[in-house]
Amino acid sequence: MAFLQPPSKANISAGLTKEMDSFVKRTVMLLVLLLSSVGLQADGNQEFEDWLVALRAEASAKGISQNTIDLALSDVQYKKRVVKSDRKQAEFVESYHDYIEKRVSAQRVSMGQAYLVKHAEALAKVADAYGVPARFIVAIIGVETNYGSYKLQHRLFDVLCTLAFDKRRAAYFRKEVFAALEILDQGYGEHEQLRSSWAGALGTPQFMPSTYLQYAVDFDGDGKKDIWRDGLDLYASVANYLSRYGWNERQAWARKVIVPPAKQAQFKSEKADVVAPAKSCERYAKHFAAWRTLEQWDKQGLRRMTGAHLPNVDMPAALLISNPELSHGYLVYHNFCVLMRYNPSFKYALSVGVLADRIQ
Ligand SMILES: [Ca+2]
Repeated sequence: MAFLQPPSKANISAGLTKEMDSFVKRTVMLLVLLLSSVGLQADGNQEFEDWLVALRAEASAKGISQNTIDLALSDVQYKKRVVKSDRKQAEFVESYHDYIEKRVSAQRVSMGQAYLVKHAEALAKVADAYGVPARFIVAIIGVETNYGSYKLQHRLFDVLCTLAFDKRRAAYFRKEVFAALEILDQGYGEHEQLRSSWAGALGTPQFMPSTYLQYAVDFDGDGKKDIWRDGLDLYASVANYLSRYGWNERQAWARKVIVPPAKQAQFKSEKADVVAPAKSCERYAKHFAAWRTLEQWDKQGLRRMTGAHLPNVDMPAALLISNPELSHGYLVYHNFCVLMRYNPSFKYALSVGVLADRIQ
């Protein structure tokens, strides 16, 4: 610590001077350090604060009321943790079987069964109105938030603004900020309800704000589109989403089958479509192997889980092999890809379908 040595020893009380001198220097250094760290912090926040000012101006120009802007954006905080979670989003390398067993646990099945019974009346009303069976509505909220029992930790505007400020998907999340402001401005939801996952998804069915604006429904007519509480609005919003993406109530979503072991490799790799894919699956075509009718799959040796022949139906189906060791797979239909509109992942749609079947 040579720099703390006093420059001069020409004083009457050299010891005292030395001590004072060193105290002054240390104090000055501490102050400099403090000031510079405050300065750094202010700079880091300043960019976010400036960005918020511009965002508020744009919201105002879009016709969002000043009240809503103040309510939503006056104490927004940048959350580093949200950006970290966003970066960590990884694809699982689990087999379909393992993935499904994790998400469709015995507990989740029994909770789903209880839910179906408890809310039978409201669910039946909605199922009737939209042509989407209650078990799929319940299965979606079961997979999304364990029937609304997950605590959504983040304040929505912290999440959306952080991710809109972050460079990776700025444009996408900026739109979601404006959608969320509109939800408040229209009075569909309350500010204190607007808590979300780290990705900015809302309520029991985990709608992004723009999805909410497009698909959430005020089924009970009270002016709110309440996707936060069990009830008609929640069920109708999920059913409306599936219905608008073409849910076909006359069809199943998939059928579990036995796949001959010798043919598994062929079925996994063949790319030529034998028949055209189901309509709703066209957009995911490159992720599927061949499509065949049930009749053609039967000719290829696939069987029901009982060992019996497949129904002789002219319906296009694609095969997903869920458990190669056990020779199990799923023949999936049109409605499978409607479930994928909720989350474009085979594993996700399989989990929802399997949960729906098990809770029935
Ligand atoms: Ca309502």
